[in-house]
Amino acid sequence: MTGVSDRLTRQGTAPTPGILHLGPGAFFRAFLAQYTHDAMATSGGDWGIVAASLRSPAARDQLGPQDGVYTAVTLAPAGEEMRTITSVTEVMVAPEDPSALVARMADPAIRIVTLTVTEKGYCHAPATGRLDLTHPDIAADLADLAQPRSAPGFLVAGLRARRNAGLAPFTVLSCDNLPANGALVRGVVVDFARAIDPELADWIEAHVAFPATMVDRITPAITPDDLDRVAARLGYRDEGAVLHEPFSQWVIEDDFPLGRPDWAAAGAQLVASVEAHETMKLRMLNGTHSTLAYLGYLAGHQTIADAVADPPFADLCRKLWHDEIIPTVPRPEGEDLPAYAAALLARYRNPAIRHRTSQIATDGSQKLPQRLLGPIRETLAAGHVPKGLCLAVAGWMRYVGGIDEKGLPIKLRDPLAGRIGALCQPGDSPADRVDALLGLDAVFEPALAATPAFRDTVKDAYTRLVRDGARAAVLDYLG
Ligand code: CS2
Repeated sequence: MTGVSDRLTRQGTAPTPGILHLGPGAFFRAFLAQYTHDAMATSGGDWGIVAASLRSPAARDQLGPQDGVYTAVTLAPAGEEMRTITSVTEVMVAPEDPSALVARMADPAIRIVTLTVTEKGYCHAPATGRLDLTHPDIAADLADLAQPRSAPGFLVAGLRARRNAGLAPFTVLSCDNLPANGALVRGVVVDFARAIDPELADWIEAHVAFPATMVDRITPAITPDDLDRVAARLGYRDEGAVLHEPFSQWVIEDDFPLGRPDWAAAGAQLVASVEAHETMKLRMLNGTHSTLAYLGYLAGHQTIADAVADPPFADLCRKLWHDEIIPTVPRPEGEDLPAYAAALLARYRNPAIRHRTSQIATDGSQKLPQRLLGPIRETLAAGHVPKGLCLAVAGWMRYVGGIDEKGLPIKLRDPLAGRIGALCQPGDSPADRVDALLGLDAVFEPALAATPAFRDTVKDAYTRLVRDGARAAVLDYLG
């Protein structure tokens, strides 16, 4: 199944581009590109997507020969469904020609720049949400913005090019799992601009819209076996295929001065404020996802579905939601939090999805603050000790130590891996290990790290994890 005639190509004319997207990975293809495809199919509009990767050429190598067209595979318990998505019109690889990407951002046809660059792509300090001026890519971009490397660098260079050309700015739409992602990306862009050109920073603050979004669709990484299975079903090979669950939710703050696709026609919720939805999703879904990732992995579970098929881990989710997370979540309009929790468990159980705990465990330093530490801080302030969330933090500490419960190495994938590794000294006591990791102020804000109830509870949990293992520690928490 090689040969040009066997491969996926575009049938018909490509839409005219209106969106430039940074980060054309699986989540983008399973989510934003599909919503945009559906919006154009229903309501029209020139909203084709120029997608640019900031690092690897993989997306271009996969999608380029297919004219940007790919298959999205819905993994439902009853079977798979496949659709062809045609909203991506071009794929660029930023490092091959950074100034070409900046020039494209200054094309007046581009009215929105969207991002799925993952948490670490914003180059911020996770504990504070502010731009990390010491980040190597930021330092390089601040020194020379002619050839940017980072997402904030590209956004500032693109906005500067538009201002210099007398054009209205594009709208910046972050679609990553960060709290107040609109304000966060605005903050890093303005911080960056202020460091090189205060007038540009003022112009951005006055004129650029950064709407917030809540994005939700579980998208497990595709494997070579999956690609073979999809090829057998399609009759041709699709190197750009993506897998995703049936469920999808997109809540968008409706602030697009230069217009937007009719995403509502594709099922998105356009609202005045996203905050409550974002808190619900980050704490209830992503918080338990990370908990299952660390504790489940340590207990030997390879996927989320495997973990929640083990009764203590399903009970762990239920208890966390009921006792510790829901009390910190304001109820968004139109949502019922206990029903949302029950639906999450059903999504986790979907046997058609092999969502690896190791995939979710990636980049924990960037995820912990909004997923676990925020609700911990608020629960402590309300006078209670959230033992289950502290156990999850201890699970992360045990995981980043780099050795699993069978003594096998864990490959730590995290932008702070070097710093974390240096804090984990072989032979240190559990209390010393916890003290050392709590000193990582990019993750743990000092006031929280210094709170005795937090420190002591994490130490107890970590000691138990080392002594008895993750499954026993979960059972102990369940009481
Ligand atoms: C996961 C998310 O990998 C992770 O950290 O928690 O990617 C999760 O699957 C999505 O946010 C679901 O919308």
